[in-house]
Amino acid sequence: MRIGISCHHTYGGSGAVATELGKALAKRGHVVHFINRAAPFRLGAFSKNIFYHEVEAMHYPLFECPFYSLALASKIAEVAMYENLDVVHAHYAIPHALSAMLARQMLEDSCSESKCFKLVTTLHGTDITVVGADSGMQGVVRLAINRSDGVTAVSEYLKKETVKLFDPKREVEVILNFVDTELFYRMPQTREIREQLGLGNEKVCIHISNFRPVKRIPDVLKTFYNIVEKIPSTLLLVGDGPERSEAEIWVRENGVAEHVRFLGKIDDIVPLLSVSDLMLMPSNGESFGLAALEAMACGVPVIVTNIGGFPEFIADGRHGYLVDPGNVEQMSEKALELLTGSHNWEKFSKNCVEQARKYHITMLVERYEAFYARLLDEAQ
Ligand code: GMT
Repeated sequence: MRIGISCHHTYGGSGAVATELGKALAKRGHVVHFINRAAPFRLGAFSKNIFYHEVEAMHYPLFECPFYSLALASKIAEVAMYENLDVVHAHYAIPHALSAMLARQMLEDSCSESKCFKLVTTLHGTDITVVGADSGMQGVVRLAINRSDGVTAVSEYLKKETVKLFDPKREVEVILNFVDTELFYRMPQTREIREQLGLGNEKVCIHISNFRPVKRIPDVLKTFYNIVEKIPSTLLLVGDGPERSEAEIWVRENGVAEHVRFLGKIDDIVPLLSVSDLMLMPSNGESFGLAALEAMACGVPVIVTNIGGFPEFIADGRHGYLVDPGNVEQMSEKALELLTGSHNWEKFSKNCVEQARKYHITMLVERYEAFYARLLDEAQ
C-alpha cells in the first residue's frame, strides 16, 4: 500500500505512535509518506520506503499567523495525487484529519471517488477530551470524525469518551498503542549511563512528559520529596513544557534540587529507563499513557492514576500501583513500598516486561494493515 501519515511532530505520544507505525509499515514493504510541519521527533535516519514532505505555511503581511492547516491540506492533496496514495492516516483529529478531508475535496475533481485515498483518523486523547470538549472546537472535531472513512481510538476508554461526546456516525475501532520490545528493553550494561548521569547507588525515579497541567507535575515532585526524605534517590525529569519552570522553582525552594535532574527533551529514552527503578505518572487522565508502556518494556514498574486508559494495561499490585488522582500520600507510600522491597521489585519488573510483550508492535501494525485493507476493499 501507499500510505500518507500526518501527525504532530513535537514531543508527545501521538507523534511517537504515528512515527513508529510508519517505520514499521515501511519495514513490511509499504511505501510511507510523512506529511508534516517538521520531521517527527522519532523518525531518525531516512530509510527505504520512507519519504518526508515538509509543509511550509505561506507568510503574508495580511495574515496575522500563517494558515498551517490549509498549507497541510494542499500538501496532502499534492502528495496524494503524485504518489497515488491509497490511504492517508491522520493522527490526532485537529488539524490533520480536517486538512486531509479538505485535501480529498481538492482531489475530487481530478480522480473518481473510488480512486481517491481513504482517510483514516486515529484519535489519541486530548483531541477528544480537551480540544473536542471545548465548545469552540467541538464542531470541527465532529466533522473530522464523521468525514473520515475509518476512525480508530487508542483505548476502550477513549472510544467511550468519543461516543459520549460525539455519537459518531460510524463505529470507532479500538487499536491499542504498542511498543517495539526489540528496541525497548532493559539494557544490561548501565555503568556508563549511570556515570554520565552522575548516579551512585541510589534509587532512580523517572517521569517523562510534555509538562502540561494534565500531567500533574506538582504531584510528581511532592511524591519524590517524600521518597527522598526516606531513601537516597534521584528523580529524572525528561521532556519540557509549560510547567517546567514552576517545577524548577519548586525543587529549589524545597531543598531537593540536587536530587532532581531536568534532562529536557531526549529522543532515546531507553538508556534512561534502563537505570530507572520506578516511573511516576500521576496524570489527571491519559487516554492510554504510552510512556508507561515503554517504561514497562524496560522493566520499570509504574505508579499511575486509576483512571483513563491506564487500567486497561496496568494491573494494580502486579505492574506497579494505580492510585487516586491527586493522592500524593498514597503514591508516596506505594513508591516506598516498591523501592525498599528488592525481592518484590524484581517480581514487578519481570511482570512489566511480560505485559509489555503483549503489546508488541507487530501485532498492532497488522491490525492497522487489516483496517486499511478493509476500507480499500469496501471501495472496490
Ligand atoms: O497529551 C499528551 O501527553 C500528548 C498526546 C499526544 O497527542 O501526543 O498524548 C496522547 O496520545 C498518546 C498516544 O496515543 C497517549 O498515550 C496519551 O495518553 C495521550 N494523552 C492524553 O490523553 C493526555
